[in-house]
Amino acid sequence: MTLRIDKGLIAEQNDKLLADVQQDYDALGAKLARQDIDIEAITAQAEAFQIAVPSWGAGTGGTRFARFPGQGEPRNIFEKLQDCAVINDLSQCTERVSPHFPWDKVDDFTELKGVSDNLNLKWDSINSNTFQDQPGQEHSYKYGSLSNTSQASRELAIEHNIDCIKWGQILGSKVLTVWVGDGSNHPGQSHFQHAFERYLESMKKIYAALPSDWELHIEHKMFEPAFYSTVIQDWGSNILAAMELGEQAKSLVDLGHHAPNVNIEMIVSRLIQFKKLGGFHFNDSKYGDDDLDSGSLHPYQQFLIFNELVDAEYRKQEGFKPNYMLDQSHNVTDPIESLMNSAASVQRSYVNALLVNRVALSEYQQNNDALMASNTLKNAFNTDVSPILAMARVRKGGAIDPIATYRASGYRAAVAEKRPNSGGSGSGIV
Ligand code: RM4
Ligand code: MN
Ligand code: MN
Repeated sequence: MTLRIDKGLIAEQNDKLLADVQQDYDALGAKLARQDIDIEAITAQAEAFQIAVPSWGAGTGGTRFARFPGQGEPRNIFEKLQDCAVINDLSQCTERVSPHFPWDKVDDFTELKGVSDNLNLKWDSINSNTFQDQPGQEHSYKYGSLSNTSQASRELAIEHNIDCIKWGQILGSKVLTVWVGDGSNHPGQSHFQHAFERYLESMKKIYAALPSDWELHIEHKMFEPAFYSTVIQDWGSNILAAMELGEQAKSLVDLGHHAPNVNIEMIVSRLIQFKKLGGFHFNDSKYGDDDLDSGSLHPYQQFLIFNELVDAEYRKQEGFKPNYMLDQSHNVTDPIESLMNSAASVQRSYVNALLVNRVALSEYQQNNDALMASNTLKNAFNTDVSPILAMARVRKGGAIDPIATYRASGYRAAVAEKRPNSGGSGSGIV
């Protein structure tokens, strides 16, 4: 039997808060009306917003040093899906799940599709994993996968990616996301150009197997597991590879994968301009790929990224249809709570960016009025859009306060009884 959050409980919890939300919503509506913004139009856009959750995010993450498993962790993709269904039931903006293979590999993908259909979940991009060896694997990825000097290892990695496409087709996905940890740990260990050439040669074979309605998303990351050089270390190498491969290849931006202080929103703008923005892995970061919860540290940066995205939407930029997804590691929180919080945080940035007065901003930019341009953005960012988010959720049958309702449901304790053997989520550092 599948455990779900009881709809009656959601309604009961919402009832306690609805009058206050309505009052705040009306007050915000009046405030926005003074700026010529129709709150109902904004709420409709908030309702349409979707962000995918990573299957591996349903388990507790970890670091190179240790992993402290949480209670009732999902032990396989079926249990991960149950948790994702709970997240969507309460948040109403996460109907898609992004799987990672072979972590989530099953014998029967048609059965898996049936299970996700029953939970009203859809499949987002397929993530291939060639950054670790599987038990009994014949050719190792220790010295890289798609760029390995060994042809046998490269071929294995190519084959795995092509398998991922096949499995994804059964699930109804349309995107393959490729992140490789390939790189080097010592200066001189690897020939930069030759490694990139081998990577491109392998990626061309994967690209050739891509169905015509699919996209191939390339994800860059500055370091780790390679600590001196990484083959696809930044958006420069990323877009070069995407341009080399063709139209269906695009770049994916994981917020935690850049050097500190990098202007990510500007990278986003460049990728949009050249029709190469595939999508995002949202998270936050202070030092490196530590994947803090989205918006927990740099909410203004997240807003500025959405400012670029909404601007592209507003300008009806050709070829603009990025995928939104969370990719973060939850080391000390209940993953369900972190994912709900993060989905709402990203949705909040989107809604805040919808409030930017783009006509005024453009005039300030034209006239070099730096202060007022900046204030225009700040005005949108500083508007508390919580009532819009709550209203969007409640209208779709979700929870006004997802965390409180989740805690009231006792879901974690209930699954802990059914899932005694935690620790098998497969993921470590994500
Ligand atoms: C990587 C990268 C990938 C994710 C793995 C688990 O750092 O973010 O997107 O698939 O972690
Ligand atoms: Mn990622
Ligand atoms: Mn990462």
